[in-house]
Amino acid sequence: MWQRAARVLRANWTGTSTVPSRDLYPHQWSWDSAFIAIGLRHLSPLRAQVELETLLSAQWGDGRIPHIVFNDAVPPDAYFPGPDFWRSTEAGRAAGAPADVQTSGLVQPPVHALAAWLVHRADPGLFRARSFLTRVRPRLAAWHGYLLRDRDVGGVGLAAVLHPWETGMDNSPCWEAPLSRVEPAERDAWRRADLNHGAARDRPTDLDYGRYVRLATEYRDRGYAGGGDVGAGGYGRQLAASFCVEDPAFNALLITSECALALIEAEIDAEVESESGTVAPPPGPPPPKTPDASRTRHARADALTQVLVDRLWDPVDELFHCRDLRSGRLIAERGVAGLIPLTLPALPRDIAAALVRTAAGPRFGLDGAARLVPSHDLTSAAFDPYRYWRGPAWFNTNWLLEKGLRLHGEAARADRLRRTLLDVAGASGFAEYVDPYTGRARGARGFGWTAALTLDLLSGRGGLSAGSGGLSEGSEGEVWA
Ligand code: 9WN
Repeated sequence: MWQRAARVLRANWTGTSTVPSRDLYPHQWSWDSAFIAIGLRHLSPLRAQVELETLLSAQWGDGRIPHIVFNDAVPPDAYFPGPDFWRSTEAGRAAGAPADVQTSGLVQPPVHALAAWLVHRADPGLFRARSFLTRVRPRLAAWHGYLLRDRDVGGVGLAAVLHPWETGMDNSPCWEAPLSRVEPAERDAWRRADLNHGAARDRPTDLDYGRYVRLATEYRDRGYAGGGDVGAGGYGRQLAASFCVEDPAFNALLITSECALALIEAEIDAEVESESGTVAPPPGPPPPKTPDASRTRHARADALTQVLVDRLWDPVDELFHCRDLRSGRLIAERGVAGLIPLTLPALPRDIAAALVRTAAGPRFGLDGAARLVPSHDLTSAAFDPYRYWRGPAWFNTNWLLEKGLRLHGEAARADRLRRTLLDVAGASGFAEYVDPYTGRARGARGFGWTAALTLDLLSGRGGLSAGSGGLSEGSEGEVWA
């Protein structure tokens, strides 16, 4: 299994990064690269480092990490929307898009600081020598700064997404209500490339694509500027973006990555201190201590966990919901995104227990109704076991849940999920996603993060532990210790 997964990652490696799939996704994708680096660190820590640094080198001046970094050796029409659509170097100039590489203007969930921390942990000596953390830290801090500043549309501290592609869960039924207000782009304004490689039955519909294209066009034509401000005018009134949503998975991953960045900062500070300890201090009183960035970040992550609960937790459904910032209302559909906050170490115990009940119950089937946790509520009228994010089980979300279960003391369930993930990943040829009941492959085969996360599960590392409650420095709660 190890060899087969490693083969997929070798086949998808371009020399500077890993494509999610040779045919369907022939460029570098943001959250894919983070998950891929997490697995690649077990195979080649250096390649994992290059993977992340290639992505970070395409960062925009405003701090955003683009969701796609285009490979100019690939024909522009191999993927739609390609570089000709996004026109990042011109349309993104005011937002600081780099001049030497073409990217999209959207973002994806911020798994990167977590990935950087885990890559460092794979070989701390090697990465200390290469100053890996020192180099990536300002870029990661700028990335989180962009999300917490420019994307705080709701004004409570959570980051908003402006396009379904930004959630990574593109055609989730959760987007039905906010997307229903979006007039699809004219049919001759776009040409799908995905259907050349994927079965139409497994992919989003033309209606979805028309709306994705309309939203992306509007965003590009605004120069990729922020979403607006819910503030004074009341929900929806001030918003520039037609689609504007607070998503629990996106924000839970941001909080987890904030914790990882705090650990990165503490590690760098400790290195600096141990180096300065070897040199005699200058005469006179010691200089005043600078504020501890790491501690501040930890505290902010804990505070944001509470905001997430106040803002998106539904105690009746026992699930986190997405909030539509145009209507101000929580979206009733139940997606797997609502379970992902289980990965948060500072999540209150009663909420973690309730989330486990929901995951185990009839909607998500963890205790037997399904083989793997589906991307959408099994009992919803919108559930579809084949189509993309409307029901199939994905490996990254199940991997996150495996970590969350372990974190919150559910070792037996986590072990069971781990075994099934490995069985299904191998039997499906490392598929992009699978039918959640049967485990049958759907979408692309030889998919990057499926192979990478298989390696991570096989290596047996990367377990979370909440310790005595939260990620305070020095506790057992170090993310992915
Ligand atoms: C659009 C690359 C990406 C993943 C997303 C997944 C899919 C793209 C597409 O593929 O999205 O970004 O063309 O459908 O939904 O999660 O990052 O693997």
